[in-house]
Amino acid sequence: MVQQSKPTVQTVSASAPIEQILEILHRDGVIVLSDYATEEEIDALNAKAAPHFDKAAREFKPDDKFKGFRASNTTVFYDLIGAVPEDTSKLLQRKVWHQVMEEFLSPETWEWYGEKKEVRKGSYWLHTSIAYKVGPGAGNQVLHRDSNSSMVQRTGPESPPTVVSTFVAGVDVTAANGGTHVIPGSHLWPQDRAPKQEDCCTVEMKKGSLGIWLGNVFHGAGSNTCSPTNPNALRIIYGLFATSDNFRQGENTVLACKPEEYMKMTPEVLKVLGFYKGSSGTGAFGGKDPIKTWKGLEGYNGGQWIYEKK
Ligand SMILES: O=C(O)CCC(=O)C(=O)O
Ligand SMILES: [Fe+2]
Repeated sequence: MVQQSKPTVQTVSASAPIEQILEILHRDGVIVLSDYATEEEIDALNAKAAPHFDKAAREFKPDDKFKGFRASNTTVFYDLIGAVPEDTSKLLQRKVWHQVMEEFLSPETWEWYGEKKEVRKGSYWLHTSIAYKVGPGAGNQVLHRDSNSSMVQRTGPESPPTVVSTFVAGVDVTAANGGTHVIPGSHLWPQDRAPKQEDCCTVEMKKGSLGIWLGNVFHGAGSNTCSPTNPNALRIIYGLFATSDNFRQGENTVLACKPEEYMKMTPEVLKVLGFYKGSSGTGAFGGKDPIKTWKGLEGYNGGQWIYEKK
């Protein structure tokens, strides 16, 4: 009997020809780009992120429906771009990151305008930016597809990704410290195939590398089996997720008024304006309803949030 070899994650340099990078991503749905960020850039980011991890570990309590999603012994903080703007924005300035998003999140659509066919090309924007610190004892995270946060039903290999997930390694990421488990090729699976841990391989990458997977690839954080005394026991990664820019309001209504005007509005109105986290978690700010976390609405008491699910 022919033994099927385990799939692996391909690593190429961030400066490899873009055709090669895209070919691997189309085939496997996952890739690691080495030398995406410099040692100095990562050291600076780690230093500035540290107090935000400490604050999140002390204070952040996830909303009920997301409690089971993160693995144990995992600290995350949301809105990395708000917490560490300068350093995070540098990571979003690499050409290769934009070339990948252009390829997978900028679909062309056409429609009739009268008797004329009009073609439009979409684009992409930042979906979420999240920092992760995973400590010894963390278990395997449930295997999932990030595209599901768009809540567009995937039907099979013909469904394009609606999200592309990228992770900058803040430390050397290894199988032992919980490198993400991924299933290369699962973006092409039929929808009725469920993921299993034995289908997975591990994303291992050096500090400063960028792990990329399409949102329709199954993956989940790996278990961290390091001893707490191991100096490389913590896994720190910075997630920069992008989505197609058609997932947005027609007008950017959260920018329409001054905070004092929003303070006078009822929760139902603030919800439709965008100060609200959807049931998939999208639209959150600081991991919660922006009505609770945005500084401009500090002290807001417009009444009960009638749509909140208990
Ligand atoms: O921690 C990881 O390796 C993966 C996290 C993840 O999959 C997610 O947040 O969607
Ligand atoms: Fe994920």
